[in-house]
Amino acid sequence: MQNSATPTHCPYCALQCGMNLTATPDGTVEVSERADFPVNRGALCGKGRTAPAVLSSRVRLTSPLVRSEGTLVPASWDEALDRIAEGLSRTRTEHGPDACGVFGGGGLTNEKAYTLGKFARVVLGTSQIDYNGRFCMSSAAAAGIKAFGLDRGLPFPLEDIPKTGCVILVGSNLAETMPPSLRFFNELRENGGTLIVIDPRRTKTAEQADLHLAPRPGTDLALALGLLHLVVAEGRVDEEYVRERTAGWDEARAAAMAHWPEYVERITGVSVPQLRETVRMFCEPESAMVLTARGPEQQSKGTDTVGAWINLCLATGRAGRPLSGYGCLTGQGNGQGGREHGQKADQLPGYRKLDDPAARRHVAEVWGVDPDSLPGPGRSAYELLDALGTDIKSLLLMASNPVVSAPRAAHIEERIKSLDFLAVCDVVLSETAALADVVLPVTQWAEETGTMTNLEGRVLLRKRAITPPEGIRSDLEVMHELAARLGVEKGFPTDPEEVFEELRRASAGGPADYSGITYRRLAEENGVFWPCPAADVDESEDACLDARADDDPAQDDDTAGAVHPGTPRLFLDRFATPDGRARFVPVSHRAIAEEPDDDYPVLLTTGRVVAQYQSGAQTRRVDELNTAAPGPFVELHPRLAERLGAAEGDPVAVVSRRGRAVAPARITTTIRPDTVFMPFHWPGEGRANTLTNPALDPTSRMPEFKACAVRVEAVEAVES
Ligand SMILES: Nc1nc2c(c(=O)[nH]1)N[C@H]1C(S)=C(S)[C@@H](COP(=O)(O)OP(=O)(O)OC[C@H]3O[C@@H](n4cnc5c(=O)[nH]c(N)nc54)[C@H](O)[C@@H]3O)O[C@H]1N2
Ligand SMILES: Nc1nc2c(c(=O)[nH]1)N[C@H]1C(S)=C(S)[C@@H](COP(=O)(O)OP(=O)(O)OC[C@H]3O[C@@H](n4cnc5c(=O)[nH]c(N)nc54)[C@H](O)[C@@H]3O)O[C@H]1N2
Ligand code: SF4
Ligand SMILES: [Mo]
Repeated sequence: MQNSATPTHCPYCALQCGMNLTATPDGTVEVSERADFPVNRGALCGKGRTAPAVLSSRVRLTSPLVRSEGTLVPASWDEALDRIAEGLSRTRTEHGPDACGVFGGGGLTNEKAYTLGKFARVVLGTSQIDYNGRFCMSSAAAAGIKAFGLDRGLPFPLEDIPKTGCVILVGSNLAETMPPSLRFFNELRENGGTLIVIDPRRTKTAEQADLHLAPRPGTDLALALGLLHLVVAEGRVDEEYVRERTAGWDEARAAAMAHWPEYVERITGVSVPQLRETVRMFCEPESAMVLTARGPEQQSKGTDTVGAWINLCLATGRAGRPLSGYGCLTGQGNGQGGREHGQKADQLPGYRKLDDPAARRHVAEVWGVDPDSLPGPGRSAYELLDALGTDIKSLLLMASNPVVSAPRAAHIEERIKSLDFLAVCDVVLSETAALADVVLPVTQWAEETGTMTNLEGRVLLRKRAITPPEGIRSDLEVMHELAARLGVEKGFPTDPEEVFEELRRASAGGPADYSGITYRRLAEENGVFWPCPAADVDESEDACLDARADDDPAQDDDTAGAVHPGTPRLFLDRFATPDGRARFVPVSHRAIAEEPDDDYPVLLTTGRVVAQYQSGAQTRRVDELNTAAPGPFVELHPRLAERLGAAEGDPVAVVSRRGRAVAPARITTTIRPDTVFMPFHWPGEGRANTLTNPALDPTSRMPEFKACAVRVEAVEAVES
């Protein structure tokens, strides 16, 4: 055990707040303020502050478990690993490699995500790998690639926010989901800038806003088109910018002109004067930003919706200019890096495309395999989970809890139960791990070193601060052992830095180029923004990316004098498209996949509360957080409650075409009367995902978590 404080980062969300950890003599771990990390300057939310509680053996897994006569019982590592290797081999022999599935998570470090993608393609030879990030920001990623040729959460550091003129925050409740980031928005307003929040609920974030628009869930696309219509009608288009830096305006303009403000008001419920006020606040200052989060993205038209918001930025000259731009607030700790290095169905490391022959050749060479041996793109997350038990017979799952977090969860739970074989690596016995044939207990954030890429595209080093308990192994050790048992002795190192060195080479020359980043640099600098090519890599392809670092890069690296500073701000000179121009996408409003009707007259939307994280697998094991957020609830407007005859705290049933969930009523005027809201952090009868609609976005394959049709019923207390 080390007794001095180790500077490291939080295990949870995409802010990756800096913190100091100290091991105490009595075996616990203390969190203290780490003021030097610019994202949070020492501030932490309750989840980060209490994160060490999950390191305790009281709540975590302490031994491998194998299923014996129906129950999970402790077993040795050898027995557990042998069982997994046997299960996967048998499936491969009997049904072919694509009958083995792999499901990863955006909480995994870059090293683990990279190794998991390599494991699937090289060891198992399967195309069937995807991860929970598909449920997260995939629509924004798809839209960013279409418009800018590159997807990185924010194209600028958070510290630019206070200096811009106006921010439109679309479907983000960052006061609860990233509390320390609220500081940047408070500073924005102190500096005279304005904040507009778009959310069907008057959230804690909306309460901070100068203007709050509360559209009907699932109508953000129409809203953005209505704003663009007004921008054109009021003569606010930046014609010179559009001419010089974009392509495709005529089609996008024509599509927007079909969305008259009055028509948009009817669809969204946002009044024409509010639309006009939004346009005025956004267009008058010299610079402005649009930031989206899950509200507009988790829709079956999420890609088009984000595209429409990007169109608004492009038409007004607010992208690729200082203090202006479109950004996506990513979600999980490594939601960004997790989608760059190969655990996504269609991707190879460095954000390369799996169906690009040159990318396959490059990565195959780094891996020492024949490019033709690499499988092609596989299914997206929901489609993969939906194929369990039919096309996919065995699953290796690392860092996700789909029994709670997948849409149409009762169906997915059935699919998981119908597998021939399920292996889960986790730190706790999650609801999904509890269904496994083998469960492996793995080391956690504070017990292992690895890199994470936060929402700004800042690659940072999360350092090991304490020694893991006896009997626990890391995900990298697990993959090393499984590869060896499946006949691949080399290429799966257990040392994270060794993996990172290989990742650097694999990513070199790709869009997310990490080749100029080293552990040593990360330890010295407060993170490095990608792309960061190595000095000896041809930089001609990177002319589109403006490398204006705020801080002087460390000049004492091995390649002194030629160290790339990293790229805090993207697109300032050109976009990452072949001709350097951003692309408008012509998009038109369309309805959500399941509109309310007589049987299901109310809209359900879902999301988060400040004290629980995701499926709750970790945070539901922390007493302080459970006291703050003990269980699910249904947020509804007094008018709807009155119709049901439900009082505050009464159990109410929410019923959709997929199932029924029951939770106490929380009655509030902060929600639209036509909408109910449920957080998704809990399993059991209050599980929000029993209800949600897996209708997928055609491009990103994102499910429609944010809008489906339900009916709400009063429940006799005894029944609950
Ligand atoms: N406390 C906490 N923090 C977290 C997480 C957590 O689980 N708990 N998870 C992390 C992760 S992975 C993520 S992805 C982020 C998510 O961060 P956010 O996107 O901020 O979180 P959500 O609560 O899912 O959704 C945000 C808001 O969208 C609104 N909304 C619902 N439907 C619509 C709609 O149709 N249009 C619009 N405009 N808004 C809509 C909801 O009312 C909600 O207030 O948070 C990260 N941080
Ligand atoms: N209705 C509804 N559903 C949603 C959403 C919504 O807004 N509404 N949001 C979606 C979004 S944005 C997301 S990101 C998903 C998230 O949902 P999940 O994918 O279920 O995410 P977590 O609950 O974070 O699950 C992570 C699991 O990995 C474990 N774990 C943590 N670190 C490690 C590690 O290093 N190694 C291993 N092996 N395990 C680890 C944790 O203990 C936990 O069991 O939920 C989605 N589901
Ligand atoms: S805001 Fe996110 S990164 Fe920061 S302490 Fe909370 S959970 Fe951790
Ligand atoms: Mo997420």
